[in-house]
Amino acid sequence: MKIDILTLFPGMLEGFLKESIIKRAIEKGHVQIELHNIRDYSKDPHKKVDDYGFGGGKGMVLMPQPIFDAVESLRTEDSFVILMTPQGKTYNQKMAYDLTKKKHIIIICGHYEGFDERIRTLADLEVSIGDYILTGGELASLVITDSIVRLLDGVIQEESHIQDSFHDHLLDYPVYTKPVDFRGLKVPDVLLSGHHKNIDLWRKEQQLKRTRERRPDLLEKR
Ligand code: 6GU
Repeated sequence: MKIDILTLFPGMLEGFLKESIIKRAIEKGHVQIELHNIRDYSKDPHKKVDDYGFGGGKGMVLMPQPIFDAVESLRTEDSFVILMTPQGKTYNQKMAYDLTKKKHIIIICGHYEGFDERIRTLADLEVSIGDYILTGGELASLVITDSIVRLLDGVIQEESHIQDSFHDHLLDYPVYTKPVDFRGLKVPDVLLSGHHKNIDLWRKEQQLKRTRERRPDLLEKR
C-alpha cells in the first residue's frame, strides 16, 4: 500500500513515521508513506495557498489550485482520495478495515479556518475522527494512517487484531503481568491456573462485563 499525505505542515507528521510499529512497517515494505507540502504546488509567485473568503467572514480559506495540482499529479486509477474534515463521516474500525483494501490512498489535510468548497469534488470520502475541533486535519490523518497500517498483513501478529476492541463490538479483557501481587493488588487466580478453557471463558465474561459497564452502545450493535 502507498499513502500520500498532503499538508501545509509536514513537520507535524514526520516524527510519527520514524517511531515504533509504523517505522518498522515502512522499513519492511508493508507500506510506503510520503508527505507532500501543499505549498510546493502553489503557482503563486509568493507561494500563497490561501486567501480571504468571498462574501466576508472570518479567516483565510485554502485555495483550490495547489490542492488540485497536488492530487492530479499523484492520482492514478488505483487512488482513493480522503479529505480530512470535521464535517466528514465519523471514523471507526470498520472504515479502517475497508481502507486496508485500497492500493493507494491520498489524504488531504484541511487547515486554517476552511478550504474552498470546490476542493470537496476531489474526494472519494470525507472523514472526521470525532465530534470536537482540531486546528487542522494533520493529527486526524495520522490517526487514520496508524489504524490502517497496523491492520496490513505482516505488520503485527494476526492474533492481536483478531482480539482488538471493536473487532467484535466488544472491549478487550483485562491483562496482567508480573508481579502476581503488586501492593496488595492481585492477578486473578484463573490466569495463573494454566486451565486454558477456563481462561478463555473468564476473558469472554470480562469482555461482556466491561462493555456492558462502559460502552452499552456497542452491545446494541452486536
Ligand atoms: Cl478531520 N479535522 C479537524 N480540523 N478537526 C477534526 C477532525 C478533522 N476530526 C475531528 N475533528
